Amino acid sequence: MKIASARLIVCSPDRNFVTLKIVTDEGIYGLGDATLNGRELAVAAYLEEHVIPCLIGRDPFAIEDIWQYLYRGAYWRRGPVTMSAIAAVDVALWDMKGKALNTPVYNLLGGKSREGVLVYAHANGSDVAEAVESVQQHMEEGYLAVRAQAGVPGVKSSYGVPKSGKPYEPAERGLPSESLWSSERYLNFAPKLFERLRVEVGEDVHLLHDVHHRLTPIEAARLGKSLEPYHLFWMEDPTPAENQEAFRIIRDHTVTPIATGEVFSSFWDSHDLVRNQWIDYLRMTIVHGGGITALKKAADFAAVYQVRTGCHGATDLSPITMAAALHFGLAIHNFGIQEHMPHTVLTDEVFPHAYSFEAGYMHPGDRPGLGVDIDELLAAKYPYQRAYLPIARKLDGTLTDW
Ligand code: KDG
Ligand code: MG
Repeated sequence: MKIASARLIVCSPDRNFVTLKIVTDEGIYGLGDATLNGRELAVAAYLEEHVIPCLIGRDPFAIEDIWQYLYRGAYWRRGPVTMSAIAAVDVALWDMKGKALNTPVYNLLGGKSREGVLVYAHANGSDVAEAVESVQQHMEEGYLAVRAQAGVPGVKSSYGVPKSGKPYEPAERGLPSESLWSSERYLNFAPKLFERLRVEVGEDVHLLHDVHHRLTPIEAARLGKSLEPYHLFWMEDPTPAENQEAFRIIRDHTVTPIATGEVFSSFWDSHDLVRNQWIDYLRMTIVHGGGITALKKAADFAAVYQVRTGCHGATDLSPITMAAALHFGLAIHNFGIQEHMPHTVLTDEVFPHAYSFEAGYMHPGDRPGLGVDIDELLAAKYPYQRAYLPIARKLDGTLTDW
């Protein structure tokens, strides 16, 4: 079997997605997600101009070799654009191989290690009372783990809280919007949110929280310490991770579990964090981290240090990445938890899929491959629209991490 053709489908059914379709000379096809939020067309051009021409005629079963060809063969390594493009090819090939062998991708990854994939949902509110209500609502829907975010008093548009009553979706059409941030106000507020949550929702539900890279290491240490009585499942992205050693400072001060990795594009972004056991959960995404092939290696390395996975699963990862994460999470031994931020009805219509949710767990389904398809006619009705993530400034106007 040979790769006969490959092409891109760029669409915007409520938000932008870049999808790679690889077709073999036997007519079997595989789908890969190449979406990089706010930088979609850079990945599309990388694939179109530099990757697709190199794929034609190759053996689609040689996934490892094609991965190495695109990674080492480019000479220029790493970075989210490159790695998302490689991931799209890699995931499409795993999907295609599963279809060709008539088995779900989780069987190609070693088979099931569990019956379901524990997921966490997003709860949010403009204030504590609304956030409590939102957590309770998700618990009623069956979630066993819930991420809680609430509007910080005196802070305009806090991370994770929608501006209107709509479900939270950070990317906005047009140029980037600006929000204001105060770490001081947030640090005083966050423990109060979780104190109230534990009183209202009890001890059993897993509570998670995303700091979204906004604190310095010592501020994050203070936050982790102040949240200890409320035993969070994790404190996510407490500080930016370019300097991996920053996490040592947090670790030295608190036993609140730490998760990071959603912006990582390479195993090497996590190397020191994992081998020094400065984190508990590695949140790398299949699409931005170089695909299933790359994530499997990062997860196996993490397993040696008892670090578990917690793959990013926001709406900017298409249903193809969601399915890939579910197959991956079902198969690997050191799975921790999977983020589940449901897509809109329209997105789900464009990407019909076999995965499902029940009583706190998701399952990828048992269809051959990933179990996701794309309705290309419907996708064509929703062309790409420029959209960006917001940016954040401190109260004095200094640009800070959003
Ligand atoms: O594109 C950026 C989003 O995926 C990110 O802001 C979501 O932090 C996020 C999360 O944990 O889902
Ligand atoms: Mg996050």
